[in-house]
Amino acid sequence: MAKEPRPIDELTIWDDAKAMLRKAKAEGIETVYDRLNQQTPHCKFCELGTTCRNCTMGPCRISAKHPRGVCGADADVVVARNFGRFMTGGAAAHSDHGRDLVEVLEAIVEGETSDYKITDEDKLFRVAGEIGVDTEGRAVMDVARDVLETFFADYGSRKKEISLLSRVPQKRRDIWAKLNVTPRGIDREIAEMMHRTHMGVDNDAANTLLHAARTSLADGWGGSMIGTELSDIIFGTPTPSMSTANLAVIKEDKVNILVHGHSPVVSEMILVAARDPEFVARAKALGATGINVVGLCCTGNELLMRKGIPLAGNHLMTELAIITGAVEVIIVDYQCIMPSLVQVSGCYHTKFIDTANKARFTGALHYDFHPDTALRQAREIISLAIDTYAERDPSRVEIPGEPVDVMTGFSNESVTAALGGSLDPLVQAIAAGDIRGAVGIVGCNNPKIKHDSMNVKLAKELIKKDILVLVTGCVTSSVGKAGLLVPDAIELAGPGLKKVCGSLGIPPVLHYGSCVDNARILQLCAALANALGVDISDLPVGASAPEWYSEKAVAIGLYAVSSGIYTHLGHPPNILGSETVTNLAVSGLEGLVGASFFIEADMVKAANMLDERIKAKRKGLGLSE
Ligand code: SF4
Ligand code: MSK
Repeated sequence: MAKEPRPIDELTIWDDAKAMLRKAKAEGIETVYDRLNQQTPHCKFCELGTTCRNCTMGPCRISAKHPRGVCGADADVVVARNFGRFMTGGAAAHSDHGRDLVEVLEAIVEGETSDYKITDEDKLFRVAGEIGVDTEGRAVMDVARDVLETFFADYGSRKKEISLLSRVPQKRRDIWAKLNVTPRGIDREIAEMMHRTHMGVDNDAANTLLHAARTSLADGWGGSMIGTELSDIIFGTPTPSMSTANLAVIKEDKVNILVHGHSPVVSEMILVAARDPEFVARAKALGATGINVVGLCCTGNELLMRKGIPLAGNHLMTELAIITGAVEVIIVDYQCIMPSLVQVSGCYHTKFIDTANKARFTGALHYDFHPDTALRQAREIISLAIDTYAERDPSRVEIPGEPVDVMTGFSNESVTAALGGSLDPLVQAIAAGDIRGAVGIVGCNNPKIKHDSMNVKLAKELIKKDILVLVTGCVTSSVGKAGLLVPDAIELAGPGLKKVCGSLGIPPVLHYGSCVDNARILQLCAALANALGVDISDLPVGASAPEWYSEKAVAIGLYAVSSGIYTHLGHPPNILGSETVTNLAVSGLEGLVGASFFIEADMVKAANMLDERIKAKRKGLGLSE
């Protein structure tokens, strides 16, 4: 039987979300919280990771009474296989997103599109140099062709290692070589995980998990990093700017267009079309004051950090944004898009538009976006949005609250520039103890957890301890709405962090981009380790995904740990049915890769554990507190 619904006040910390949940209830619209309730309690075997559906001799459920599946697989094998496949789903998602950017670069180089161009030539040449592409005296398009060929080859099977491993400190590469987890090819590792987890292949839990580590590294230092670097090269490397966040960025007097998903490829074109004076004039002729493009989730992060486009919210705000009744169209690309958004859109005048053949939604309007037709299609969508504005029912519009200011656009390039051209001042601030360490808070929301409560609490606890926080993905909206992404937030920081951030005019919590942009944090850690001549695991750094839900979040967590970064999760993956797998995750990995996961639902305790780790690492580097 479904549980009693939780009161709205217990679902989220935000007034704008509570207002929309009350509106949804009054209007009889089902949300993610209603469906969670219907699905609860969940299957205990699935929660423990001890169900197997990998063949039709099963499905099997492993228990103390029946400890082996029909084939003989025990709980360790089943849990490891399930975890391996789960994580690989995330690595595949990030990496296929990265591949889309390689294909856009190819379309540019081959002259198949004039809608996209190379915006950051300096970065193209820098990245080319790092992956062994000759740049001396060469034309931009020639260098770009070699870069895209190198990246395409990173997805294949012919290499001993992927190209961006050139950034990894030698000590870390030696650890990977010793464990035989150096990522060779992105698709290769993903395919091999699917092979290993077929019935009767890899039946040693630890061995399966080592390959999971290798696959995650192919994501972090491969697919995700390629996605980030090419997005910067094509659309521009982020630089700091101001914007706004929360549902109030949706405007009652404008044609509102939501962009949602992960890739900037479609949304950048939507933005270009929306700014066309001809469309703005048409919108005004219908009584609107203009066209308002706002972002959700990681597509929102991409536009926020490069173009300063306001962010309407994160994962658990996506249904609620439509429930304002003021959204003309929602345009999605892929990943983290609840299928329910089609039904919620259907309760209003809102048009739901999907744009990728690999991510179609029954009931959506489909535009099959390709680089050669992108702007034309974006213009058709903007035209449709303007027409749809005429269908809006003003009596059903409710936009709660006021927008909150956020500072965005931090990238390794912009941080280095702000520091005067090198990371030395950051190294010195860490050495002096003004910045005691750094933690990346990443990932999602999960309706099982009070929306954004953990994301915000952990960030506040860490900055109090003079620990610099970098955020990506859905945590951006959490900390932005909490007022932590503005320079004034230094008042909530410890004295050292307050001094450093105050002198630079930056917040103590830096917005570092979308989910794939966790690769920026990997790169920063590698650069710091290289500057100090140590391994990443020697640095006073950590990572956390307090409210995670997705396969991608587990891939991020595992590549962070495998890269030597101690990583907190707010709740465990479905691995507790195997002591072997659980012990490996929370302690055994430490001896292998110099870092492990830890699970903690109390954010004060989690911050203390990250703090203890940072203390120990500072001591190891000979730095005083
Ligand atoms: Fe059962 Fe083994 Fe088949 Fe899994 S692979 S369903 S444990 S028989
Ligand atoms: S969108 S993976 S809910 S961060 Fe990147 Fe947010 Fe998590 Fe999706």
